Amino acid sequence: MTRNDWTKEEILAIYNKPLMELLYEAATVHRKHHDPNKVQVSTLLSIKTGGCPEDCGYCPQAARYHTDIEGNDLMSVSQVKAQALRAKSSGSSRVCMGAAWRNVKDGEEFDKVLEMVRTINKLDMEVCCTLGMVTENQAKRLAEAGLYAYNHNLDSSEEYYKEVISTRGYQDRLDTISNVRKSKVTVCSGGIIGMGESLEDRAGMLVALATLNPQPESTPINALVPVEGTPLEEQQKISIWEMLRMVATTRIVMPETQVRLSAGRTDMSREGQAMCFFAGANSIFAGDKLLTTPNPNVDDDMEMFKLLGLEPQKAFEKKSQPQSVSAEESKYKPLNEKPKWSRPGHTIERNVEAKAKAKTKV
Ligand code: SAM
Ligand code: DTB
Ligand code: SF4
Repeated sequence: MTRNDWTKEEILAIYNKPLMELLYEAATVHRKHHDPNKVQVSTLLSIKTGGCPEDCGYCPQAARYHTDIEGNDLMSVSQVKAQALRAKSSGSSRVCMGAAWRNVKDGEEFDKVLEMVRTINKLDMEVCCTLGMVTENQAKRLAEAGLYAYNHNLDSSEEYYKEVISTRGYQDRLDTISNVRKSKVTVCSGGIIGMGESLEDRAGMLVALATLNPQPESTPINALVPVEGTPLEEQQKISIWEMLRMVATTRIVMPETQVRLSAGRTDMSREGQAMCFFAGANSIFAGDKLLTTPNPNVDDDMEMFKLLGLEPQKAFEKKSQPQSVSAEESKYKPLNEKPKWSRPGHTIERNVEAKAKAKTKV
């Protein structure tokens, strides 16, 4: 049974169990709710890279930190289609399109994204977008175009979020998730570990996710990829044991959710990943690039699947394919709203320092 009343104390007690007990419990829950040999495979596509106005301390795409990534304007629909076909032929059932935007704005670019959604849906693949904050009307327009999932991470506990980002607040994230819930699109929401947060913060993030009713259909667990130039560039990488405990705890408190082993897999051995699959992870991002940072290549991942007897999950195994309505027949029109997303603007020392350092970079 799925519970929506988890407390931080209960979650911490699970996270800190002797490892063998934790793994046994998580694997037992996993088997009750999922086929343990199936793993959902998503391919990420950065449709608009870099130049983001936000100050997220982990992110290489925040313009203010001048990292070495190559920025790009919005891709064309035909480029996206070609990439989606490649992803499909390499065994992915889902394409997740990411844009380095604070929030979605009605207009030409959003119309183009809606067309990308229609195009991928027609390839019989699950389509996910992660475009920043969205209003209810924008979520409904995405749903009508045939979007399967919307990714919007809580990223940490409400308390620690304030130590990482000052240009928007936790409530904006929760409001966006609630806007997505008002449409037929499924919710994908998770977070990052290894940003210097405490175990209480990890448990706090899981409370925030697990008490959503309904819980997210998918939950990515990212290990921070520390990128030079960002405020978190010097963070020590997390150990496999922390990832394993986080995955297992997520599985226990969110039994139906597809738990995704997300950023950080390049630092994980096959043995480590196998333990995570045993503990309830049942999704990965495939392809040699995440949005801007490296990821294991598909051939290696498929070899790992073979070794472990895992099979890629087929598209729409969990929920049927959304119908895609053309732009002309669309019921929802742009409202050109001016939503009041917050801008707390408190000072985060390490973000300020990273920005100042970027300015002096030649
Ligand atoms: N701009 C949109 C937003 O912030 O919601 C969508 C794209 S954003 C890059 C999506 C997610 O990528 C973030 O919420 C965060 O969880 C993850 N992410 C970004 N940089 C990361 C890093 N260096 N390591 C791990 N995860 C990262
Ligand atoms: C998620 O939780 N992780 C993905 C996806 N959702 C959009 C992104 C990871 C990004 C890692 C850093 C980068 O490659 O830029
Ligand atoms: Fe922009 Fe998203 Fe990166 Fe934050 S995480 S800087 S909003 S792309």
